[in-house]
Amino acid sequence: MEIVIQPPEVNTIRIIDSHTGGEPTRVVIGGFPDLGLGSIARKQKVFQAEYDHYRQALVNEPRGSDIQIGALLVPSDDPLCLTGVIFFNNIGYLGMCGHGTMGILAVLSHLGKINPGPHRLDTSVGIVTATLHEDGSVSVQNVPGYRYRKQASVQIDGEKGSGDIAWGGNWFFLCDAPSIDLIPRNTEALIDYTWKIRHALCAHGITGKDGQEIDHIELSGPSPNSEADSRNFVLCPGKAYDRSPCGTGTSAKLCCLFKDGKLKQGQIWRQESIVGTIFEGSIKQINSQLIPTIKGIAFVNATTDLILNPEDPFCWGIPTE
Ligand code: PYC
Repeated sequence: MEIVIQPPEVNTIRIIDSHTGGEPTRVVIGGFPDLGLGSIARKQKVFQAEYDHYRQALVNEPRGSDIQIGALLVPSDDPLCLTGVIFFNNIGYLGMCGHGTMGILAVLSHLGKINPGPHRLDTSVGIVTATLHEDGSVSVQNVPGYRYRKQASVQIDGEKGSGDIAWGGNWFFLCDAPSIDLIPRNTEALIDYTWKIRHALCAHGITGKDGQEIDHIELSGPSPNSEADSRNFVLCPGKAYDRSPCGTGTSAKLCCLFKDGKLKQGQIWRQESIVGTIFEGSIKQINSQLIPTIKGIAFVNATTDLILNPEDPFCWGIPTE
C-alpha cells in the first residue's frame, strides 16, 4: 500500500500528530527524502547518517519538544507488511515504540487507509502486528521480549539498589520506586532519581545483551487506582518521561512478571502511567519465545505541513548540545 502523501509544496513535510495515553507521536507521511532500498535497520542508518537534521527539525524545538516521538513511514521489503517505520526522539532513534505504533494506526485509520483488523508493521528490531479494533483501540503484538538479567546490582546515590534488565523492543532497567510517590507532582524528583540510575549503569558498564546501552529506566509502584495492577514512571533516553505507560516498557515488565511466576499466559495486566492512563498487557509463550501484547488507544489531534525555510535560523531545530 502507498502510504506516502506528498505535500503540495517543496520544503514542506506533511505530518499527523496524535497522542496515546498523553504521549505524543508525530507521524511523517510525506515530503521526507528517499532513504533508498534495504531493510528498515539499513534505512534507519541512512536516516541517521545523512538526514539527522530532519529528525531535529521534526521533533525538537521550536516545532516539537523533548517529549515528542517521531515515526517516519517508509516502504518495507516485506510484501506482507502494511508499512515500515523508523521511530525517533529528541536525541536519536528507537527500536520499537508501542504508543507510537498505536498512533500510526490511528493516523492511517483517520486517513481512511486501513480498516479494523490486523496490520503488520516492519520496525528496525522486527515485525509487529497491530490490530485496529472497531472502537479505535489498538492491540500491538510486539517483537519477542525477554529478561536478560534478574536483579542486577547498581549503586544509586551511594546506596545499593537492584533491578531487572529486560528487552521489550528497547532496553529497560526495571526496579521498584524509591520512597517517592509516583504522582505527577514528583516528576522532577523522579527524573533526577532515574537519571542517576541511567548514569550509574553507564559508569559501571551494566548493559543489555551484546553491550547494548540500557536507555530506558522504569520504576514500578502501587497505583491509587483500583483498576490498575501497577503504576510506572518511565524515563526515556533524552531525559523526557513517558506520559503513557510505555508499550515497550510494559512489554519488558510482562516478561519479568511471567518469569517470576506473577503473570500467567493470557492473563491481563493493567499498567498505569504516571498521568493515570492505562495499557492492558498480556503475554504468550511460543516455543521458548515470550510474545507480549499491549492494548491502548490513540487520538489524532493535528494535521500539519511543517515548513523548512532556509532563511529560518532554527529551520533544523534548536541544537540540543
Ligand atoms: O510506548 O514503547 C513506547 C515508548 C517508548 C518510548 C516512549 N514510548
